[in-house]
Amino acid sequence: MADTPLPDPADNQPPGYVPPKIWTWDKASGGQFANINRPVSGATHEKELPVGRHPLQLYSLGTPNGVKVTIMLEELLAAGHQGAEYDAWLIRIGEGDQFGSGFVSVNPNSKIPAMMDHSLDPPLRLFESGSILVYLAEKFGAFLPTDARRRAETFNWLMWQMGSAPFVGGGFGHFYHYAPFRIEYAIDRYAMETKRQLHVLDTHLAEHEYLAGDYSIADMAVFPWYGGLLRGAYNAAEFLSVEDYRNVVRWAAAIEAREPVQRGRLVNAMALPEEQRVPERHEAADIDRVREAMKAAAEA
Ligand SMILES: N[C@@H](CCC(=O)N[C@@H](CS)C(=O)NCC(=O)O)C(=O)O
Repeated sequence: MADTPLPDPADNQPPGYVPPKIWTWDKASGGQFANINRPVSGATHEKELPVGRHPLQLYSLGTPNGVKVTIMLEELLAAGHQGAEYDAWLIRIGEGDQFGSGFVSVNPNSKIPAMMDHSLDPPLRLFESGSILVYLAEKFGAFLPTDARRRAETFNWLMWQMGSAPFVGGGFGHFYHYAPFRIEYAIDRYAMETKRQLHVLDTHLAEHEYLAGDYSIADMAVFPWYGGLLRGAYNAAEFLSVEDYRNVVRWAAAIEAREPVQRGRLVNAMALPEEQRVPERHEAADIDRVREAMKAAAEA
């Protein structure tokens, strides 16, 4: 098969750029995440993780991937599963906490969310938000249908989210919002893909109330990402014409109205205004306090 002809270096970004024969790490490459991105894995420093009094220990941050898990834990608690009580510890990824030795031993991939289940001996480690959702759903027998057809459909949408959202966050969000300069080619490519994904969801939700029958871990995984776009993630709501996706808007509003979702969204959520954050959660009262203060402020 003939190779695709290489572009004229004059058209490259920056003009004249030609990739070297062998890529080497250029620390000065810039960008919002330059200080945490590295081409190698593993710990950069020794640091044990704290362990609280509950069996489930979550090490996370309130990003769309982190919030999936706190929504699930709050849903489980609201449904009466007391065994889902948890400690949520803050991992400040901008400051490199994910490269501490304790965190790396829970997640060798150094990304939040990560979790330990101390109710097992030896304790069990969990990483990848989709894996954590499935584990919790199976442990508590909740939010994951047992019927083969519905269970498969739940996994279809959960895996769809895990495979698709990196194009939204790492592709569109990165090049539209975080990159140190704007590249038309990259923005067009990922805006197209993000809108295609919104259309996939919108088309499915035109015929279905939730993604896979009843409200499930599939909705909990998809909502923080695509509901986030509707709420203005990357300041791109207008750019992506998100209001056009009427069925996604309807579905996201129904999920957002759920109390456990409102509670879960606050945990480890350092991007929210300070008075709405629950930096760490060790008991229900940690969230109750912040919600009561928010309610009082809204009524004042
Ligand atoms: N596929 C992973 C993605 C996790 C992920 O990308 N986490 C980001 C925050 S949303 C992170 O920890 N980034 C830190 C880093 O890249 O060093 C999951 O769903 O758990």
